[in-house]
Amino acid sequence: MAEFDNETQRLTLKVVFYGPALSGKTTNLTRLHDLLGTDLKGEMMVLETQNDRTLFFDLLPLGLRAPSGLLIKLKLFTVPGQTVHDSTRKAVLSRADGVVFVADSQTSQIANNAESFHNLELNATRLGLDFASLPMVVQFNKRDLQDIVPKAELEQLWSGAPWPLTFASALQGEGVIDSFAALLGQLYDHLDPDYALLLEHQLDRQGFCDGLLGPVVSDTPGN
Ligand SMILES: Nc1nc2c(ncn2[C@@H]2O[C@H](COP(=O)(O)OP(=O)(O)OP(=O)(O)O)[C@@H](O)[C@H]2O)c(=O)[nH]1
Ligand SMILES: [Mg+2]
Repeated sequence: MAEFDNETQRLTLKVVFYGPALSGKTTNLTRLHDLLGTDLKGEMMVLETQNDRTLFFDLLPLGLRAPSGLLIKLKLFTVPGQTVHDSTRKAVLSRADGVVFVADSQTSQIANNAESFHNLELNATRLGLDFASLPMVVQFNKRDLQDIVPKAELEQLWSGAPWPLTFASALQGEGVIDSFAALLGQLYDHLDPDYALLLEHQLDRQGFCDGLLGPVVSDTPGN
């Protein structure tokens, strides 16, 4: 849940990259760190790992100054995907304003994706987050691999769901910005009624997204 400090005119938001073990959450964050041209971009913090597996979380802080002077701080977190770290996952998800669910496109990972999505819904409910209205994007990552579920099949499977589907190869830096941009648009729509971003802070949807993305370095390989 967004934190607003009236005295310092600061709005702090939290976005969580959730998903099964090894789906590419940390890689998404690393690529965002490399590709985003945001003015207010902090260093990426990798808190603790064991053989490159997240044990606690990764963090990438971003920021944007609205025309009114309001400072919007966005903290991007990843959860540890391994099943055993559920209490940490729940703690990281706490008070999230938005989620990027990073699924693994490989056919071998269908059950793990489903289990992790169910775990997200369960933890969100336990934490009192309104899962139905939570801004969210579902990203199918690892599109560069061979044995993956076809795009048309995934689109059909998810056609009844309210969340946008995106396709990515985080390893190659493809689709990572698109997924994040889709989340930012939803986040703005969710926050504007409560924080009068347009009326009081002269910040429209485009300005919010452009400000947090910055001049993107490149989202396509080879450029
Ligand atoms: N081929 C391919 N490999 C990827 C892609 N994204 C990530 N990987 C690889 O998948 C492995 C796991 O990536 P991470 O980003 O560490 O995965 P994670 O979701 O953070 O994993 P946990 O921290 O254990 O939950 C690494 O070897 C990555 O290089 C992708 O788009 N394509
Ligand atoms: Mg990780």
